[in-house]
Amino acid sequence: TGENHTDMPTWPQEFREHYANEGFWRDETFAGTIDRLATEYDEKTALIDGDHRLTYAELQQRIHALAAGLSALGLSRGDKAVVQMPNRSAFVEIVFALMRLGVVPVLALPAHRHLEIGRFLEFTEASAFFVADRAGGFDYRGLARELKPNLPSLAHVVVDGDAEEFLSLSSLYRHGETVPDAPQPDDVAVFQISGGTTGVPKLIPRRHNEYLYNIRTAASVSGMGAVTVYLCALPVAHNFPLACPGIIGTLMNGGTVVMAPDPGADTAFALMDAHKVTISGVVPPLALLWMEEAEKRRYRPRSLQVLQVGGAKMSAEPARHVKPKLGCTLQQVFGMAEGLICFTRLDAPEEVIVNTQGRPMSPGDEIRVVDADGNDVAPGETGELLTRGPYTIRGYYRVPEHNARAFTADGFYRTGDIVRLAYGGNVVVSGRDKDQINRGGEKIAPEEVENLLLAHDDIHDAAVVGLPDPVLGERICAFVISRSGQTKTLALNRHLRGRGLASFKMPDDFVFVPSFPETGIGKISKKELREKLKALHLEQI
Ligand code: J2J
Repeated sequence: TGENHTDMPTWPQEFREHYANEGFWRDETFAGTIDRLATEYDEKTALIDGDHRLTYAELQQRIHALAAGLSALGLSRGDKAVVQMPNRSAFVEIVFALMRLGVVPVLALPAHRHLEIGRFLEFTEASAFFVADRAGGFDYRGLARELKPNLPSLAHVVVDGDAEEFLSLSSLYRHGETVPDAPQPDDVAVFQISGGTTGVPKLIPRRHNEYLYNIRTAASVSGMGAVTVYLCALPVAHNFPLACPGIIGTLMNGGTVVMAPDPGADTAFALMDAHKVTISGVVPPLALLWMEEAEKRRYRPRSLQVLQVGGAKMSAEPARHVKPKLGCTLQQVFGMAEGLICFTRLDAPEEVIVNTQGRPMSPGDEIRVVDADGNDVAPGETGELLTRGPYTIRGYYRVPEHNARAFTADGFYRTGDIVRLAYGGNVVVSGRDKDQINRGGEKIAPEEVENLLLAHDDIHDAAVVGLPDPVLGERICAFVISRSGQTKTLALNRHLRGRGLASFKMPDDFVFVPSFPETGIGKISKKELREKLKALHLEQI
């Protein structure tokens, strides 16, 4: 499809053969998978979204009908489409219909705004943009309206709901028509979006073969089967609720997916009871909220067997309380959209479940813990985690210079996570050596926010840091030097919003300072500066 190795580095031939010989890669695609599932599970309920229910057969028919409509629009293999949808069944239909045609969905989050969405559309030269009319109090048609005139390759805006001047999703289904499945097992199936450590988020190419292997393995380690009922409480586009094992893992086992329109305790508990939910995946702040609310209401989610918690570190103290408060098994998940996923096993001893972030899910995963020089540390010592394996990418999309830094010469991904191996090979995450803030599982690159602040006329300098937060883990703090001394928080919030920054990247606090700390020896790195400001600030409070 016109991609070359510099655009998208991939596995060398000997690794491909190895992964195929081991039975990891099975020469399959998402297109074939949905057909197989429809045959196998037919009248079983696949998806529940409010009052709307779809069986496996209906889901497949709708995916075929939508793929036919999208094909009639002219979308075809190798094209890209940005999908920005809330947790609705339409998300599943759109993504699978695109994958059937070999059109690659870029999985944007509902919280992204025109800055991020504009970049995704432009960078991938996407020919289509899929949105909901309104969700979470935001009108996505307005976003499309603002962006479309400047994007010559964007031919179609498709809206789920009231489409106004755009194409309505419901008008595109051509029932009774089927389209042949177009993708090859090695084609890119979806683009995930990286947390990012630089000014611009990177696109993560996930291919049919390896992503299906990822999902199948994650589902198996999570004990999924035909009786599984998965509550999708996190934004569905994230790798964790989508594929680790998430909604696709559930579907691949004939289970039922329940879409939660929001992750609050009222909604989640009601859906758990109504549909006898057996498993869900959440970030630590949400786990804390559910535990607190369950205790307050003297409520127990009676059907819930497993609560997966990942995206950010869950400390041992709250981890210990999951079972007593929610009555289910905690499964810690340490994963990344680039690939590697670690899970605590469901039958692991309590001390492993509570104190560790689990171990790699696949026997094909290779992990190394290295010091600053790239040498392996002694067993049990702390260092940076490097990884390589049958579902860990070998490079991001079209960023060769960045790839040269983010991967070792022999193909290991530098996670930037500081870990040690303990309790028989389980990973304990103790920190991070990357320019990133982890705000309750959402990742923010300080540099991206700083660049936007610096674009404000009155801002002389800016440094964005993560400060410890009891619920979020970290919150975003921006230290700024105002030239006039007049600029206030309100104006900066308005400035950032005006630039189209995603809501979760907006600083929680602004601290106005007259200058940044002196360094002694000339210029110091942004990173050192951030550490200094953070230390000074923490001393003061
Ligand atoms: C500490 N840090 C963690 C954990 C992720 C499953 C679960 C999570 C993600 C995800 C994912 C952590 N403890 N338990 O894709 O499939 C931090 C690390 C990691 C980064 C990856 C999945 N779980 N992290 O969070 O691509 O720093 O994926 O490198 O968003 O989140 O972020 P992301």
